[in-house]
Amino acid sequence: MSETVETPLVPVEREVIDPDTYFDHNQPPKNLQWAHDKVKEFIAQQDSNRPIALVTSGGTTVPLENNTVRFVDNFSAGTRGSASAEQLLALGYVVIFLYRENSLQPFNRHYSHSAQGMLGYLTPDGKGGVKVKDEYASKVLVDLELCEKYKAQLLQVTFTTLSDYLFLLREISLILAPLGTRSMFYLAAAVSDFFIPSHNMVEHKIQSGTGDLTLRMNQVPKFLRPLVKNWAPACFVVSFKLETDPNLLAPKAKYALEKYGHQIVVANLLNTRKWQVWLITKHHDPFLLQIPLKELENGHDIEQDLVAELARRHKQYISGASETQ
Ligand code: PAZ
Repeated sequence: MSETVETPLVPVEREVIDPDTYFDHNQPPKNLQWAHDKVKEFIAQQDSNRPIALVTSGGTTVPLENNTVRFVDNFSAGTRGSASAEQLLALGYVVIFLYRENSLQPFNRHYSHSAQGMLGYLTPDGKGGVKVKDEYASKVLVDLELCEKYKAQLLQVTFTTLSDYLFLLREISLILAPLGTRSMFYLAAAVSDFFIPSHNMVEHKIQSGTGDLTLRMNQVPKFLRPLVKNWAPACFVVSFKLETDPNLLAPKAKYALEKYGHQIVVANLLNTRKWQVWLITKHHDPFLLQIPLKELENGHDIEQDLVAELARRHKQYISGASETQ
Protein backbone atom coordinates (compact mmCIF):
# COMPACT_ATOMS: atom_id res chain seq x y z
CA MET A 1 0.00 0.00 0.00
CA SER A 2 1.23 3.50 -0.84
CA GLU A 3 2.63 5.67 1.96
CA THR A 4 1.22 8.82 0.39
CA VAL A 5 -1.68 10.38 2.25
CA GLU A 6 -4.40 12.11 0.32
CA THR A 7 -5.02 15.46 1.94
CA PRO A 8 -7.46 18.30 1.48
CA LEU A 9 -4.57 20.71 1.87
CA VAL A 10 -4.58 22.49 -1.46
CA PRO A 11 -1.51 24.56 -2.25
CA VAL A 12 -3.18 27.12 -4.48
CA GLU A 13 -3.89 30.83 -4.33
CA ARG A 14 -7.10 32.06 -2.78
CA GLU A 15 -10.03 30.59 -4.66
CA VAL A 16 -13.11 32.79 -4.63
CA ILE A 17 -16.27 30.80 -5.13
CA ASP A 18 -19.18 32.48 -6.82
CA PRO A 19 -22.63 31.80 -5.27
CA ASP A 20 -24.08 31.29 -8.75
CA THR A 21 -21.67 28.52 -9.68
CA TYR A 22 -21.64 26.87 -6.24
CA PHE A 23 -24.65 24.75 -7.14
CA ASP A 24 -23.03 23.43 -10.33
CA HIS A 25 -20.12 21.99 -8.38
CA ASN A 26 -21.71 20.51 -5.29
CA GLN A 27 -24.04 17.59 -4.71
CA PRO A 28 -27.68 18.35 -3.90
CA PRO A 29 -29.14 16.63 -0.82
CA LYS A 30 -31.21 13.47 -1.24
CA ASN A 31 -34.32 15.17 0.13
CA LEU A 32 -34.24 18.11 -2.32
CA GLN A 33 -36.99 16.87 -4.63
CA TRP A 34 -39.05 15.66 -1.64
CA ALA A 35 -38.70 19.09 0.00
CA HIS A 36 -39.64 20.86 -3.23
CA ASP A 37 -42.84 18.82 -3.62
CA LYS A 38 -43.76 18.98 0.07
CA VAL A 39 -43.25 22.74 0.37
CA LYS A 40 -45.36 23.39 -2.73
CA GLU A 41 -48.13 21.12 -1.51
CA PHE A 42 -47.95 22.57 2.00
CA ILE A 43 -48.23 26.17 0.82
CA ALA A 44 -51.11 25.32 -1.49
CA GLN A 45 -53.04 23.91 1.50
CA GLN A 46 -52.71 27.09 3.59
CA ASP A 47 -55.10 29.96 4.03
CA SER A 48 -53.71 32.65 1.69
CA ASN A 49 -54.30 35.38 4.30
CA ARG A 50 -51.81 33.93 6.72
CA PRO A 51 -48.20 35.18 6.76
CA ILE A 52 -45.61 32.48 6.20
CA ALA A 53 -42.16 32.12 7.73
CA LEU A 54 -39.16 30.10 6.71
CA VAL A 55 -37.23 29.49 9.94
CA THR A 56 -33.72 28.07 9.63
CA SER A 57 -32.26 26.48 12.72
CA GLY A 58 -29.21 24.61 14.02
CA GLY A 59 -25.67 24.33 12.70
CA THR A 60 -24.35 23.08 9.37
CA THR A 61 -21.61 20.47 9.15
CA VAL A 62 -18.68 20.81 6.79
CA PRO A 63 -17.36 17.45 5.59
CA LEU A 64 -13.62 16.86 5.29
CA GLU A 65 -13.94 13.84 2.99
CA ASN A 66 -16.38 13.06 0.16
CA ASN A 67 -17.08 9.72 1.86
CA THR A 68 -17.53 11.55 5.11
CA VAL A 69 -16.08 10.17 8.30
CA ARG A 70 -15.01 13.52 9.75
CA PHE A 71 -16.59 16.92 9.61
CA VAL A 72 -16.40 20.35 11.21
CA ASP A 73 -19.47 21.34 13.20
CA ASN A 74 -20.54 24.23 15.42
CA PHE A 75 -22.23 24.88 18.76
CA SER A 76 -25.78 25.64 17.65
CA ALA A 77 -28.43 23.47 19.31
CA GLY A 78 -31.39 25.00 17.48
CA THR A 79 -32.90 26.56 20.61
CA ARG A 80 -33.48 29.94 18.98
CA GLY A 81 -35.01 28.48 15.83
CA SER A 82 -37.30 25.95 17.52
CA ALA A 83 -38.55 28.41 20.17
CA SER A 84 -39.12 31.03 17.46
CA ALA A 85 -41.09 28.60 15.30
CA GLU A 86 -43.44 28.00 18.25
CA GLN A 87 -43.96 31.74 18.70
CA LEU A 88 -44.57 32.33 15.00
CA LEU A 89 -47.20 29.60 14.97
CA ALA A 90 -48.85 31.18 18.02
CA LEU A 91 -49.02 34.49 16.14
CA GLY A 92 -50.81 32.92 13.20
CA TYR A 93 -47.87 32.21 10.90
CA VAL A 94 -47.51 29.17 8.73
CA VAL A 95 -43.98 27.87 9.38
CA ILE A 96 -41.50 25.96 7.26
CA PHE A 97 -38.87 24.81 9.71
CA LEU A 98 -35.58 24.04 7.96
CA TYR A 99 -33.47 22.49 10.69
CA ARG A 100 -30.35 20.48 11.30
CA GLU A 101 -31.22 16.83 11.70
CA ASN A 102 -31.24 15.84 15.41
CA SER A 103 -31.28 19.44 16.62
CA LEU A 104 -34.16 20.87 18.67
CA GLN A 105 -37.66 20.88 17.21
CA PRO A 106 -40.71 22.96 18.13
CA PHE A 107 -42.74 21.53 21.06
CA ASN A 108 -40.37 18.57 21.44
CA ARG A 109 -37.42 20.71 22.41
CA HIS A 110 -37.90 20.41 26.18
CA TYR A 111 -37.74 16.62 26.13
CA SER A 112 -35.71 15.32 23.20
CA HIS A 113 -32.27 16.43 24.41
CA SER A 114 -32.80 16.54 28.16
CA ALA A 115 -30.09 15.05 30.34
CA GLN A 116 -32.44 12.49 31.89
CA GLY A 117 -33.59 11.15 28.52
CA MET A 118 -37.16 10.23 27.60
CA LEU A 119 -37.39 7.54 30.25
CA GLY A 120 -36.78 10.13 32.97
CA TYR A 121 -40.23 11.57 32.25
CA LEU A 122 -42.04 8.25 32.58
CA THR A 123 -43.10 6.05 35.45
CA PRO A 124 -45.06 2.78 35.74
CA ASP A 125 -48.79 3.49 36.04
CA GLY A 126 -49.37 0.54 38.43
CA LYS A 127 -51.57 -1.25 35.87
CA GLY A 128 -48.83 -2.72 33.74
CA GLY A 129 -48.47 0.42 31.61
CA VAL A 130 -46.56 3.71 31.83
CA LYS A 131 -47.57 7.31 32.43
CA VAL A 132 -45.87 10.70 32.51
CA LYS A 133 -44.58 11.52 36.01
CA ASP A 134 -46.93 13.87 37.85
CA GLU A 135 -44.41 16.73 38.03
CA TYR A 136 -44.12 16.85 34.21
CA ALA A 137 -47.68 15.93 33.23
CA SER A 138 -49.17 19.41 32.86
CA LYS A 139 -46.21 20.71 30.79
CA VAL A 140 -46.20 17.64 28.56
CA LEU A 141 -49.94 17.99 28.05
CA VAL A 142 -49.59 21.65 27.00
CA ASP A 143 -46.85 20.80 24.49
CA LEU A 144 -48.79 17.83 23.16
CA GLU A 145 -51.87 19.96 22.64
CA LEU A 146 -49.89 22.73 20.93
CA CYS A 147 -48.16 20.20 18.71
CA GLU A 148 -51.53 18.82 17.69
CA LYS A 149 -53.08 22.27 17.26
CA TYR A 150 -50.41 23.53 14.86
CA LYS A 151 -49.55 20.36 12.98
CA ALA A 152 -51.25 21.52 9.78
CA GLN A 153 -49.34 24.84 9.82
CA LEU A 154 -45.88 23.39 10.43
CA LEU A 155 -43.68 21.66 7.87
CA GLN A 156 -40.27 20.37 8.96
CA VAL A 157 -37.40 19.81 6.52
CA THR A 158 -33.96 18.59 7.59
CA PHE A 159 -30.41 19.36 6.51
CA THR A 160 -27.06 18.16 7.78
CA THR A 161 -24.25 19.64 5.72
CA LEU A 162 -23.62 23.17 4.57
CA SER A 163 -24.31 22.06 1.02
CA ASP A 164 -27.68 20.46 1.98
CA TYR A 165 -28.61 23.70 3.68
CA LEU A 166 -27.73 25.93 0.75
CA PHE A 167 -29.53 23.80 -1.82
CA LEU A 168 -32.65 23.61 0.36
CA LEU A 169 -32.55 27.32 1.19
CA ARG A 170 -32.43 28.22 -2.50
CA GLU A 171 -35.18 25.75 -3.40
CA ILE A 172 -37.56 26.93 -0.69
CA SER A 173 -36.77 30.61 -1.35
CA LEU A 174 -37.72 30.23 -5.00
CA ILE A 175 -41.02 28.65 -3.99
CA LEU A 176 -41.76 31.40 -1.44
CA ALA A 177 -40.74 34.26 -3.76
CA PRO A 178 -44.13 34.58 -5.51
CA LEU A 179 -45.79 35.13 -2.11
CA GLY A 180 -43.85 38.40 -1.88
CA THR A 181 -44.10 40.48 1.28
CA ARG A 182 -46.25 37.81 2.98
CA SER A 183 -43.13 35.67 3.47
CA MET A 184 -40.67 36.19 6.29
CA PHE A 185 -37.21 34.62 6.18
CA TYR A 186 -35.98 34.04 9.72
CA LEU A 187 -32.41 32.89 9.18
CA ALA A 188 -31.30 31.75 12.64
CA ALA A 189 -29.22 28.75 11.53
CA ALA A 190 -25.51 28.92 12.33
CA VAL A 191 -24.10 28.48 8.85
CA SER A 192 -20.42 27.77 8.41
CA ASP A 193 -18.28 30.52 6.90
CA PHE A 194 -15.67 28.04 5.67
CA PHE A 195 -15.80 24.83 3.68
CA ILE A 196 -13.83 22.52 1.44
CA PRO A 197 -15.26 22.48 -2.09
CA SER A 198 -16.19 19.01 -3.28
CA HIS A 199 -13.47 18.99 -5.95
CA ASN A 200 -10.79 19.77 -3.35
CA MET A 201 -11.91 17.09 -0.92
CA VAL A 202 -10.31 13.68 -0.73
CA GLU A 203 -12.56 10.82 -1.74
CA HIS A 204 -11.84 8.52 1.19
CA LYS A 205 -11.14 8.78 4.89
CA ILE A 206 -8.06 10.90 5.58
CA GLN A 207 -5.33 8.54 6.77
CA SER A 208 -3.30 9.13 9.87
CA GLY A 209 0.28 8.03 10.27
CA THR A 210 2.12 10.82 8.50
CA GLY A 211 1.91 13.44 11.20
CA ASP A 212 -0.29 16.47 11.68
CA LEU A 213 -3.18 17.37 9.46
CA THR A 214 -3.40 20.83 7.95
CA LEU A 215 -6.68 21.91 6.43
CA ARG A 216 -7.22 24.58 3.89
CA MET A 217 -10.80 25.80 3.78
CA ASN A 218 -12.39 28.23 1.36
CA GLN A 219 -14.71 30.99 2.30
CA VAL A 220 -18.36 30.09 1.76
CA PRO A 221 -19.88 32.40 -0.85
CA LYS A 222 -22.26 34.97 0.63
CA PHE A 223 -25.69 33.56 -0.18
CA LEU A 224 -27.64 36.35 1.42
CA ARG A 225 -26.88 38.47 -1.63
CA PRO A 226 -28.58 36.22 -4.22
CA LEU A 227 -31.36 35.42 -1.76
CA VAL A 228 -32.25 39.11 -1.32
CA LYS A 229 -31.54 40.20 -4.90
CA ASN A 230 -32.66 37.26 -6.99
CA TRP A 231 -34.28 34.34 -5.21
CA ALA A 232 -36.87 36.12 -3.05
CA PRO A 233 -36.57 39.87 -3.68
CA ALA A 234 -39.85 41.12 -2.18
CA CYS A 235 -39.80 38.99 0.96
CA PHE A 236 -39.07 40.24 4.49
CA VAL A 237 -35.63 38.97 5.39
CA VAL A 238 -34.29 38.75 8.94
CA SER A 239 -30.74 37.48 9.22
CA PHE A 240 -28.86 36.72 12.43
CA LYS A 241 -25.33 37.71 13.32
CA LEU A 242 -23.37 36.01 16.06
CA GLU A 243 -20.11 37.33 17.47
CA THR A 244 -18.06 36.76 20.59
CA ASP A 245 -16.33 40.16 20.55
CA PRO A 246 -18.88 42.85 21.58
CA ASN A 247 -16.93 45.51 19.68
CA LEU A 248 -17.48 43.75 16.37
CA LEU A 249 -21.18 42.99 16.69
CA ALA A 250 -22.90 46.26 15.70
CA PRO A 251 -20.45 47.24 12.94
CA LYS A 252 -20.63 43.78 11.36
CA ALA A 253 -24.43 43.69 11.55
CA LYS A 254 -24.65 47.15 9.92
CA TYR A 255 -22.18 46.09 7.27
CA ALA A 256 -24.30 43.04 6.42
CA LEU A 257 -27.41 45.20 6.05
CA GLU A 258 -25.64 47.63 3.76
CA LYS A 259 -24.10 44.88 1.71
CA TYR A 260 -27.15 42.70 1.21
CA GLY A 261 -29.96 45.25 1.46
CA HIS A 262 -32.37 43.16 3.52
CA GLN A 263 -34.61 44.38 6.33
CA ILE A 264 -33.21 43.40 9.75
CA VAL A 265 -30.19 41.82 11.37
CA VAL A 266 -30.69 40.31 14.78
CA ALA A 267 -27.32 40.66 16.49
CA ASN A 268 -26.35 38.47 19.44
CA LEU A 269 -23.31 37.50 21.48
CA LEU A 270 -22.53 33.86 22.18
CA ASN A 271 -22.61 34.17 25.96
CA THR A 272 -25.67 36.41 26.34
CA ARG A 273 -27.80 35.28 23.40
CA LYS A 274 -30.50 33.71 25.53
CA TRP A 275 -31.46 36.99 27.21
CA GLN A 276 -30.13 39.79 25.02
CA VAL A 277 -30.41 40.59 21.30
CA TRP A 278 -30.23 43.77 19.24
CA LEU A 279 -32.36 44.51 16.22
CA ILE A 280 -30.31 46.39 13.68
CA THR A 281 -31.91 48.29 10.84
CA LYS A 282 -30.37 50.62 8.29
CA HIS A 283 -31.45 54.03 9.49
CA HIS A 284 -32.01 53.62 13.22
CA ASP A 285 -29.98 52.99 16.34
CA PRO A 286 -29.76 49.38 17.51
CA PHE A 287 -32.92 48.32 19.34
CA LEU A 288 -32.09 46.28 22.45
CA LEU A 289 -34.40 43.51 23.53
CA GLN A 290 -33.57 41.83 26.80
CA ILE A 291 -35.25 39.86 29.53
CA PRO A 292 -34.24 39.67 33.20
CA LEU A 293 -32.29 36.51 34.02
CA LYS A 294 -34.94 35.64 36.61
CA GLU A 295 -37.55 35.43 33.86
CA LEU A 296 -35.31 33.23 31.76
CA GLU A 297 -34.94 30.86 34.71
CA ASN A 298 -38.73 30.83 35.04
CA GLY A 299 -39.12 29.61 31.49
CA HIS A 300 -39.65 32.92 29.66
CA ASP A 301 -37.88 32.60 26.31
CA ILE A 302 -36.56 35.78 24.75
CA GLU A 303 -37.96 34.45 21.46
CA GLN A 304 -41.44 35.43 22.67
CA ASP A 305 -40.43 39.10 22.67
CA LEU A 306 -38.18 38.85 19.64
CA VAL A 307 -40.76 37.17 17.44
CA ALA A 308 -43.53 39.53 18.58
CA GLU A 309 -41.36 42.50 17.63
CA LEU A 310 -40.36 41.03 14.27
CA ALA A 311 -43.94 40.07 13.45
CA ARG A 312 -44.99 43.66 14.19
CA ARG A 313 -42.33 44.95 11.83
CA HIS A 314 -43.23 42.38 9.21
CA LYS A 315 -46.84 43.59 9.34
CA GLN A 316 -45.66 47.15 8.73
CA TYR A 317 -43.55 45.92 5.85
CA ILE A 318 -46.54 44.13 4.31
CA SER A 319 -48.59 47.28 4.61
CA GLY A 320 -46.01 49.14 2.56
CA ALA A 321 -43.70 50.92 4.97
CA SER A 322 -40.37 51.41 3.25
CA GLU A 323 -38.40 50.76 6.40
CA THR A 324 -39.62 49.03 9.50
CA GLN A 325 -39.11 50.35 13.00
O1 PAZ B 1 -29.15 27.51 18.10
P1 PAZ B 1 -28.88 28.30 19.33
O2 PAZ B 1 -30.14 28.77 19.99
O3 PAZ B 1 -27.96 27.59 20.25
O4 PAZ B 1 -28.11 29.63 18.87
C1 PAZ B 1 -28.76 30.60 18.09
C2 PAZ B 1 -27.76 31.33 17.17
C3 PAZ B 1 -26.71 32.02 18.03
C4 PAZ B 1 -27.09 30.33 16.25
C5 PAZ B 1 -28.54 32.40 16.36
O5 PAZ B 1 -29.12 33.32 17.21
C6 PAZ B 1 -27.61 33.11 15.37
O6 PAZ B 1 -27.00 34.09 15.69
N1 PAZ B 1 -27.48 32.61 14.16
C7 PAZ B 1 -26.59 33.16 13.14
C8 PAZ B 1 -25.16 32.78 13.44
C9 PAZ B 1 -24.20 33.40 12.46
O7 PAZ B 1 -24.00 32.75 11.44
O8 PAZ B 1 -23.65 34.49 12.67
